[in-house]
Amino acid sequence: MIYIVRLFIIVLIAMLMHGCSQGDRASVSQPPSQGLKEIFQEDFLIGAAISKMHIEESDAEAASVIEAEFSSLTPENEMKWMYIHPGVDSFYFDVSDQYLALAEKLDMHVVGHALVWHSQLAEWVEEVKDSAEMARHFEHHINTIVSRYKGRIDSWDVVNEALNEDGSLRESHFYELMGENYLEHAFKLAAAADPSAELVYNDYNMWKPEKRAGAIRMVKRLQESGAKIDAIGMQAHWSLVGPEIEDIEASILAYAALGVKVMFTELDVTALPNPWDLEGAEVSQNFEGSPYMNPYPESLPDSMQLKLAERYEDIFRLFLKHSDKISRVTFWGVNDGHSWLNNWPIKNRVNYPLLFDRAFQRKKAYDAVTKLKRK
Ligand code: 9MR
Repeated sequence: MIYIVRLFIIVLIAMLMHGCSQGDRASVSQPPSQGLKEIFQEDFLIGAAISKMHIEESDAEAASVIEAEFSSLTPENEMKWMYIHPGVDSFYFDVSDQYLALAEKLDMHVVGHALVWHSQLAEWVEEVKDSAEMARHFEHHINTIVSRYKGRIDSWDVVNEALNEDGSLRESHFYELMGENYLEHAFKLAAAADPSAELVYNDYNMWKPEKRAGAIRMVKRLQESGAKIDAIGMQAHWSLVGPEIEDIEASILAYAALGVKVMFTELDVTALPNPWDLEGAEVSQNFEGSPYMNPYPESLPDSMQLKLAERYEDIFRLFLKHSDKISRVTFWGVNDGHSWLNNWPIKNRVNYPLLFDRAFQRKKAYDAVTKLKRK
């Protein structure tokens, strides 16, 4: 009898231990109970740029990560002029309507990107040579799109990349035909079409002292003209080594001092070599590839994952320090496979710039940024 009781106790203990270890294993592989949007809820919105495939919800894994992790969406391409206004009098709203429907279904903060940009313009716009005619198309463009989504787009990137690196104004098609006033005009038209939308000036390399000075001049001119500008979007296409945290911080402080919000609208960190020291996101810069320039075609080595994690940690430490001035941090893509950085400035490389890998696994960088909130 004693033998049977002993045996029973041993079997019971073994079963309990087995159960525990199963539980431990399960809890390790289970997703965290909170996504990024909850973890940073008190600090800022956490967004992702999504492409047509995400808008159509054709990838179930992507759809569930988007829903669980993010509180804000930006359409990566679908609202750009060439897609949404392809002919003089023709607008194409099918995908942007779908984008709005998805964002509303998921109860997201909704960003519109981008009303006025020199790049990804429809060809017919480049052919307009008359100032008055350009002004008419410009007004028609902004009025039609902003009014269509009135009360539904929370935040509009009204003007994108209007500054040169030295802080002067880019001589875009709009600038050449309409003069510097096109900026003020764009913000005033957008405000009139949807008074409740937040209006943003968005650009890359906004940490650079000369560009920062130009942006400050531009915002002050807009404010003096009576135009409403609510925020500066710092795109944040960065690398493992630059920009310096101090430069980013100086820009956060300088823009906030203008009375506008600061947002990081297109965050990614390239893990690949950049021998030309390119900075920013000038999409017309393209170079030949080579194996040397694509060193991690299969996977990112642990040592590099760690560097990426440390860089993201430094960046988020800064964001948290200034969370009173920062209203949104948006990643430019959902997982590494979606990133435009697999094709810029060299086509067909394998890059690793985001917090989720190609299989939607959370990377060390994800743990590094969320750890800042768990301390
Ligand atoms: O990520 C976008 C990529 O898919 C497009 O091919 C590219 C074309 O211009 O635009 C990319 O997004 C840009 C954004 O709209 C504005 N800032 C720079 C981004 C990266 O180029």
